[in-house]
Amino acid sequence: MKIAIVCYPTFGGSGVVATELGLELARRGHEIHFITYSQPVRLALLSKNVHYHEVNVPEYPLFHYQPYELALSSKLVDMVKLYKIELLHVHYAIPHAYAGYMAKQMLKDEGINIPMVTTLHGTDITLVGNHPFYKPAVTFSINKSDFVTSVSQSLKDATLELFNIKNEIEVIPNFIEITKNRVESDVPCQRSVMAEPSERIITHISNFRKVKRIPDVIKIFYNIQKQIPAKLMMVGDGPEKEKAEHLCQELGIENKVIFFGNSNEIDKILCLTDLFLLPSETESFGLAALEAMACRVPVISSNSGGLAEVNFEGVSGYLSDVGNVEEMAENALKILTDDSKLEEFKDNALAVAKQFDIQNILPLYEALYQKAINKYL
Ligand code: GMT
Repeated sequence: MKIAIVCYPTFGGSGVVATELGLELARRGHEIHFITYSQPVRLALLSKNVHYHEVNVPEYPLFHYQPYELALSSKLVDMVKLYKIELLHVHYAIPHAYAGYMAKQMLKDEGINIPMVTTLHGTDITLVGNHPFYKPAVTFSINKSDFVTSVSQSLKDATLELFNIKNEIEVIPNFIEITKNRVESDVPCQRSVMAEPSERIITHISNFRKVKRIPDVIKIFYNIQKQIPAKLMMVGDGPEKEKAEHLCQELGIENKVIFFGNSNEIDKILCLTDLFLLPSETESFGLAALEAMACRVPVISSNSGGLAEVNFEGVSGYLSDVGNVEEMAENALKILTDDSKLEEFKDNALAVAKQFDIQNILPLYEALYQKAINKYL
């Protein structure tokens, strides 16, 4: 199949999912065209069957806001015609589903009927999409998609509750490529670079937005390090990072917390990690938790959104109510103070992650694409 994938190219779950999906589809022989405003961070351009087309939005003094949707839909029209693309798969409803629908209409005018699959990722429904300024356009573009998927049952439920949706929504969970992870690699982890042998290593990875509750991450760690020797690795960048650095100083733990910024070496970091923290306000899925689990790292998370569909209570980690940092720290200590328990949770984390192996999930997308293409034959 010839498939155009539209996504955000930046660090963040939806872009990562879209990129990994495209790369695996390409390995399976499909021709994949990534169409976005810059090269997706995890995209290796030298892969066979992978193309990348940049969307340019020329500056003009009249524009207060650059008309990205217009440029994206025009680019989609051009690329579909040039490469004879058979299907559009847009990740994150805003504005991709809207731009995709416009492209479909323009192509229809020229006698080309192309199906569009829209994948809902989370904030496009909950935090952003639900805003009254966007809601009519988001509802419209979900209803006008040929097929709609959501990354968890919880996100599907939220979509049906918040929007007037007439379309079916199929749940296709996010996935992970297990074999790629360092847990099965021959290269040993460089644990001693980060911590003393007696110290436990705790990690948080995110885009440091408010929804991630970064102060909770620091407070959980603060409670942990009062009981046991430990280090915290904070990976990623975003609006809450500076405040987090100040909070560490206020609490006097700045020498135990390392801020890395964005990294392309997530597996290497997770390889050193004993426990992952994800106390988010809401999380449609929690890809970062799954990435941790695939590297044998148990997870302490909140129980909001789709997190319980990924992190299994008492198996791969523990879940608590949003903001209950005391319980999260207690649960972390239950795992971290007992070597055999830690090993058991590590094994469980990997076992649960294996249920989300890309090899199990990808056929669901392939089947959906085939159904979408058949719709217009
Ligand atoms: O978490 C973010 O703020 C980024 C966002 C994105 O679109 O990149 O993540 C969302 O999509 C991910 C991939 O499907 C999910 O794993 C995240 O849970 C989801 N984030 C939220 O729902 C807050």
